[in-house]
Amino acid sequence: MKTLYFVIFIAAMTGTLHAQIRFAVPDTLLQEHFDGTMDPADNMLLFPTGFDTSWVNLDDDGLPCFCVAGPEAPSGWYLEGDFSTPVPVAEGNSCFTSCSFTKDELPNNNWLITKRIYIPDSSYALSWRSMPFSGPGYMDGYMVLVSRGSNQPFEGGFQDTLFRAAETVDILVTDYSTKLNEYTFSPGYMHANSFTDTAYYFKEQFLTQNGQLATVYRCRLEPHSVNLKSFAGDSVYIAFLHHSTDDYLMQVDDILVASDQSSRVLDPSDLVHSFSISPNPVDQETYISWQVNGNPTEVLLRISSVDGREVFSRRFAAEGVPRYFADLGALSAGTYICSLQFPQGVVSKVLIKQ
Ligand SMILES: [Ca+2]
Ligand SMILES: [Ca+2]
Repeated sequence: MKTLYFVIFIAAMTGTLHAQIRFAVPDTLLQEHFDGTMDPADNMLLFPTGFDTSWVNLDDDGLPCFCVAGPEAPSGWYLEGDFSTPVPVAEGNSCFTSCSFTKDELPNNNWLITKRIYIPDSSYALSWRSMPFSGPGYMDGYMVLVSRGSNQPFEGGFQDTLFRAAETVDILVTDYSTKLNEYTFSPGYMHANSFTDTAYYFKEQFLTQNGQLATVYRCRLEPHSVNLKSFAGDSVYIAFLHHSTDDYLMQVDDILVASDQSSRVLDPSDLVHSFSISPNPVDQETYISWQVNGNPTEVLLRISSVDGREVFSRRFAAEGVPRYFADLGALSAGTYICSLQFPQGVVSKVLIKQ
């Protein structure tokens, strides 16, 4: 029996060490479902100032639009019921919505920008759901962009494109045709896998002004996911830019940045044998130490706030001593992410400052 207990004890210890490394940082960094009793737009900035910690709802065109009856049709992103059902349900799901049916058919430019997020390692992915209101005649396109620096689109931010959805550009025959070869589209992913996946659209028939029966494809929210591994160890802003010209409406929902365990290409325990912060929570001083698996390699020790603001960094050469005695007395109380950035990847732990 003692042998059995010993084996169980070792297995439990190994699991604990493994779990401490693997789950040291939150699996979900960001989630916005646009539900609940509060309108998320109430807590968003209308203009980015560079390094904001809030979401931004930037209406860069400011054009009047005609998607909603009445003179107060929102020109930026706004809260609206899910258009996925033939008759919207009053108490159903809510989404963030943007209109490109603008005055004089000028281009819409609505930016929805997340708060700043620190990507702790290569296992994190962005997922969301989206749809144009209908297709293929007036299909709204958009882009998902990333900025490693400022959250202002006008200062060279948002250079990286994660995803692009195709937009209807020209109508070659009639705007109520469902034949894709009777339109031209901008480059990008076409909704519902070019209207072949019936899970994400349904047919709607109606009478045209000439009294003819016409068909249009009405869309449903379709899930998308893009890995963020090329941003591991960086602080980023992610933007949804609805930049369609003369289309109609689009919606986004369920924006999530989370660790996708199945896509974890590098287990943190492959990088380090141990990584400790003691004491933690930290009152004044703490001792940060690690042991690298394999050959010694250079490492960047970095402490950031959970929204990605770097508060400390120090680079250690491969032959350097893998430990650091940190005086964090000047740091504000709160939650931080302490990371070791190796050429092969990043390992992170939560550091609490009292
Ligand atoms: Ca929702
Ligand atoms: Ca607008």
